[in-house]
Amino acid sequence: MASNIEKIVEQFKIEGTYKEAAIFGDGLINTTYKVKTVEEDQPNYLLQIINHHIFKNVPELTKNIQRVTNHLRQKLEQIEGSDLKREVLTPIDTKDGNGFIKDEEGNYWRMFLFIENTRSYNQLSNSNQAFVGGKAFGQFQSRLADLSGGPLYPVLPDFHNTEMRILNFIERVKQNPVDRLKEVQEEVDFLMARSEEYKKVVQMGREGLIPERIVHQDTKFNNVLLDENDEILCVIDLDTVMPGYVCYDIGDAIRNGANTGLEDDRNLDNVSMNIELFEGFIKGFLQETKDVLTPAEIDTLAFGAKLLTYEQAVRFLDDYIDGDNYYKVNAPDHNLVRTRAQIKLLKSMEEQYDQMEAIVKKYAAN
Ligand code: ADP
Ligand code: GN1
Ligand code: MG
Repeated sequence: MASNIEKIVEQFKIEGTYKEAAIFGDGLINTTYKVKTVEEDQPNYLLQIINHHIFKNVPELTKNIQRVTNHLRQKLEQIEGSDLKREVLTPIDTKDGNGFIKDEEGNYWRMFLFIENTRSYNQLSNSNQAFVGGKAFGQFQSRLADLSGGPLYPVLPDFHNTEMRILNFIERVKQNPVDRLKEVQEEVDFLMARSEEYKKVVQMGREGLIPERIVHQDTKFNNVLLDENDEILCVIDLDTVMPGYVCYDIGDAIRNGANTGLEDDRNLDNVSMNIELFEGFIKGFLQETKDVLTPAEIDTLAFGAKLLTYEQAVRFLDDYIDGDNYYKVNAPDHNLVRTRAQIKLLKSMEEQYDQMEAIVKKYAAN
């Protein structure tokens, strides 16, 4: 693999000499390496194999990321003291000018400048981090609001279309391709009992009650790089940046970040929604966005947290019933463990929903 990686890296316009590469980070979709260069004064790089089973149109995906990062860089140029190599991802050009490499095995590779001395957390430890997370994704949305050049390419059409996800899920349950249904009837029933409720946002969009905006759509807290003082440095993982609804971003950030347990916690006693962390996310997000959001959009924010948790439970269970073809798994029941943790989290949100709505009203009014 190492010599293969060196050959891949040689096809990019890097500064410095390749030294070594090692697997890096813990994303569930792409395979990521940190590439070090020999020279102390040259940058290191982040190399990724793009999961092209999921992202089928790599040229359009690459164009989206170039457009988004160029736009964010232009915004930063107007802000005094910005560090253009650390506050936005820098994609590295290939020598043939494509922005990605396709190897003989059909893998697609891309590179970014590695941003050194950052922090990225899978779990939050205080509400200031939640505030920073909310602010980071709010700022990301507002900086992209005036992206020119037409809509971004829908790399994953219907990514958060819960209505569509539910229809696919019903079909998967019918097919029961690897005979796992008998183990998960309780979870299927729990999710199906709520299916009408969670079609709401897509329906509101279709009726023109909420606008589409450019949103990130994968707002896990480990997709924000922080500096040594836990301040926002850079929003990463731009594969899913596409038109969508505003509640997707804050909703998924809360789903991921306000959980007192892990996304795949086997001990469900650990899993619940921490209302202080919820408040931190809402406060940070609304600080950046409340002047542009419509009242109808603001009304979807607390719901968005439940929606994205519900949808994630459907997605994990769908993949479990399908025999684990989408998410990386570390055990045969990993997707089921994840499903149960999401269901537990959703129950906790349902119990605290009145309070969640009151918090949104408070920060929308401030
Ligand atoms: P995935 O889609 O698989 O989640 P990411 O693009 O989020 O992949 O990258 C995986 C991890 O690598 C991130 O969580 C982060 O910790 C780290 N990372 C990604 N891009 C950079 C970068 N440019 N500089 C430093 N670390 C990075
Ligand atoms: C995936 O790529 P990563 O690990 O940040 C997934 C998200 C899920 C998340 C669950 C393209 O995110 O939608 O919410 O796992 N990304 C894609 O952990 O499907
Ligand atoms: Mg990621």
